[in-house]
Amino acid sequence: MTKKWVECKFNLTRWSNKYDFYSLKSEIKELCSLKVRIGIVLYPTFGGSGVIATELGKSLAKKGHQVHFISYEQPVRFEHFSENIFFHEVSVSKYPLFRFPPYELALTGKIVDLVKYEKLDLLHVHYAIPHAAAAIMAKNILKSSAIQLPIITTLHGTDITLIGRDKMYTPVISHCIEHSDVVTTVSESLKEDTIDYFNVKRDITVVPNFLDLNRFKKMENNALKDWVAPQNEHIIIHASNFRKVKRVQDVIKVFCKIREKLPAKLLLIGDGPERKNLENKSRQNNQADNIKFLGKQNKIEEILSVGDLFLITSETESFGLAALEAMACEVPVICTNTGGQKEVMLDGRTGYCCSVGDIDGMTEKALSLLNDPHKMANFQKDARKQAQKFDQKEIIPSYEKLYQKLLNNS
Ligand code: GMT
Repeated sequence: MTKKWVECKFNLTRWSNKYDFYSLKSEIKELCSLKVRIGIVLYPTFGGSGVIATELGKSLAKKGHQVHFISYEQPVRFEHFSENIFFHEVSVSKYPLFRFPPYELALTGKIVDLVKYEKLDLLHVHYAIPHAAAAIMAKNILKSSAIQLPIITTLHGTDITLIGRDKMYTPVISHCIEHSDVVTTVSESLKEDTIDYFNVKRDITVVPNFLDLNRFKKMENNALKDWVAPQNEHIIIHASNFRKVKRVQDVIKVFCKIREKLPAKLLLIGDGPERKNLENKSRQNNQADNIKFLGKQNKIEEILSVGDLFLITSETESFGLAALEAMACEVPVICTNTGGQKEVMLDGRTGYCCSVGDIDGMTEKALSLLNDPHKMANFQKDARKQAQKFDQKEIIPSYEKLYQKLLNNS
């Protein structure tokens, strides 16, 4: 691809010597719409970074680019085979000496192999640790074969705000940020955090997360609604990976307080390290009949659609993709006022942002909506309208532009 641009630049010099303007114009147009072979390195799980990376790859493939997903497992959102998409599993050999099998090295080797033999034009890595580190090692290895590997690193949040604070990883993440060709973050807030924590001097581009509005929209599901809330109780929803940072215990506390005033049911979607504690908490509070743990779910939009409110009580949240998905399904959100959530939500219009741990404040805001059908209807309408700003059709071209820029410079 780079070679073609070099030829085009050569023709440009000839143009100044009377080269046919129209053939040059069509040459440039063709190059601008060139399809790219992209390697996407990602976590395959339900977490937001994996979801965004997979949805990005699926959309790029639909647009004619060739996408190679690289991970230790098939990504959960890569539901079925489609044209232009390939999946490459990274497997780590077992060896008695390896107490910690070196995944990064296996991933590096896989990247080198794919760049050489699948002729990848560029690599887009999601999450700094270890993906960006492996990519940079692969880039250095490929240099000795005179192959350039442009790298775009997208930072998602916990790689900066949690793992990034671990002193052991700080120099590694700094190195990854400095040596990636392009760095993006999913919110302005994460960009600021990255600059502050890592004293970054280089450019960082903000490309917000996105979603498919045709998939995430309110849909009728009376059977589910009747099963969850047979007495027409209000339905509160939370979805996450149940890590400590999500403070799901606060969701339960707010829910219990709501129930002191109104009949309500809580649906908890997802799974993770805190689930057992939370199940115990719900039993201790005699709420086991009112709180349903649904586990990991593929068709989350069907469940979100029956909700009245979505609660997200995280200590920190760089973006809050699950909340955006709820808003697209016309569900107002009560969230904490940390990180990038204020860039997604409109406080007082699509829901409310409260301080971390402010159980009373969140309960009061939730009740103010649940008790006022007129206000609720306005919030539902505005939630969908706000979610439309994150339409994948509008956001994905920003990544394509970055790819193009990267390839033009390489
Ligand atoms: O939320 C998590 O713990 C998972 C994590 C991930 O890497 O999948 O989510 C982060 O990236 C998402 C996609 O960009 C964001 O929507 C989440 O806000 C962010 N999580 C945190 O910042 C805690």
